[in-house]
Amino acid sequence: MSQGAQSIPNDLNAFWMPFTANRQFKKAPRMFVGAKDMHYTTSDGRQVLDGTAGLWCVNAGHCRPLITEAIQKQAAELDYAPAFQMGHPKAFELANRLVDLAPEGLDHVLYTNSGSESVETALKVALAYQKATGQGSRTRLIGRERGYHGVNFGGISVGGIVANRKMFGTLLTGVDHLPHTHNLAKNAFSRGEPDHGASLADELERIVTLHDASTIAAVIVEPVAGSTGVLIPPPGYLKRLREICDKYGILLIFDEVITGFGRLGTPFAADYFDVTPDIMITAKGLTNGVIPMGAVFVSSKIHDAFMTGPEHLIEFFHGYTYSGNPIAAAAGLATLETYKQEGLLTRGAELGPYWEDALHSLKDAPHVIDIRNIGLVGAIELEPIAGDPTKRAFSAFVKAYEKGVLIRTTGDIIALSPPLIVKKDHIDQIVTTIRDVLGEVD
Ligand code: PXG
Repeated sequence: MSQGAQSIPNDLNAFWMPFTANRQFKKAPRMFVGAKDMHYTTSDGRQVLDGTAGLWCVNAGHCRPLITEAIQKQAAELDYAPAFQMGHPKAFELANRLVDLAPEGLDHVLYTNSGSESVETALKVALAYQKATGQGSRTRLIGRERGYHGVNFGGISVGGIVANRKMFGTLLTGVDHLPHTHNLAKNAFSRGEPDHGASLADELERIVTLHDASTIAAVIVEPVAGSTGVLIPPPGYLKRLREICDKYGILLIFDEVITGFGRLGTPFAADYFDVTPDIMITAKGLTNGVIPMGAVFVSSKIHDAFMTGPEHLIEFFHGYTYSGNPIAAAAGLATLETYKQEGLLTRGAELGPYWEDALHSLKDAPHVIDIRNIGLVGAIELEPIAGDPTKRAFSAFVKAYEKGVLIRTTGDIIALSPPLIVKKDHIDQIVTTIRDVLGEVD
């Protein structure tokens, strides 16, 4: 039992931890007990620099006063309001602020409590829209290899990560996948968008030819794939997907759970790549990771297609007990205010060149086979140990943690995404630590 905030609980068995090597972790736990701005405090009293914004979500840094105060105040004022057939002002205020920030044309917001729920919501909106507009034969969903769209059934079906799919039966039917765009042979050590691979978007034409456009509801992609190791699209790739979707009446969904809220140096990846989807999925940075909340942005065309029929009837049979929860909405408003006051949604563009040079200085470090970057995201791909994939990167993760820097690893790729308040000396510390660590791992 815990004996206070600073102590480690002596029985770790009950909590079956998510996406964690439970037995290994519980033999040598890594515990955070506090956080401020760019740093975590560990249970043994050390400061650890956050190179990953938590899990890509703490974009404004930790324990930011506006957000903390807004949550405290809201909890004391209106803790919960029913989400169905009732409202409260902050949910509407936040939706207005969000659509003001979003790319032109994405004028409506549905709330969720996570990225995974945002994905399911988006897929359901897409299918229901096709049905509502008399195109009920459009039931297929097209995802992409190496895509991550959360862990629920729709998301793993359109996602492209075998380990997340193979244990769970047949998943959604009628799903197909585009090829991913990662190409080490041609694009290794690219800075920003890699040169080769834009024509992979034309694979959508092939899929349309195979199934016929009249059966396809939507295409879903992460503009930059995050979880599978920061896979950056070649120039023109996303524009081409947009063109093909328009040509065949297919909805385009961007999953911006990671890229949303400033990660690329623009508010959304849609801004960065100048491609507007029909539906945009967000979560994480919406509330700075502090309170679970997601938002799915949809175009007026989609929204308005549901606003027909008798006005006393529910237009869309979907929603959650906590959709637009007052405390989450208050956290979202304070988060947007923090981003605005500190210019954080474009800070990645200012710091991007420094970040890029710092990361690419690791080109000659041991085991490095690729480095890629965009905005304030980066990845360092390591040569896997023969016959023992992921082991080298995981050792690097543990060693970096011991040396005071939190990094993320996925497969044999180190993924970096610091809070957007990161300073140059933090970037230097991240890079120096990774160089040291790579010199030490097998
Ligand atoms: N879509 C994308 C693009 C994501 O990155 C989700 C959906 C699901 O969000 P929730 O809130 O349900 O977890 C995500 C989540 C990692 C990592 O280290 C990435 C995520 C979550 C945890 C770890 O790559 N992405």
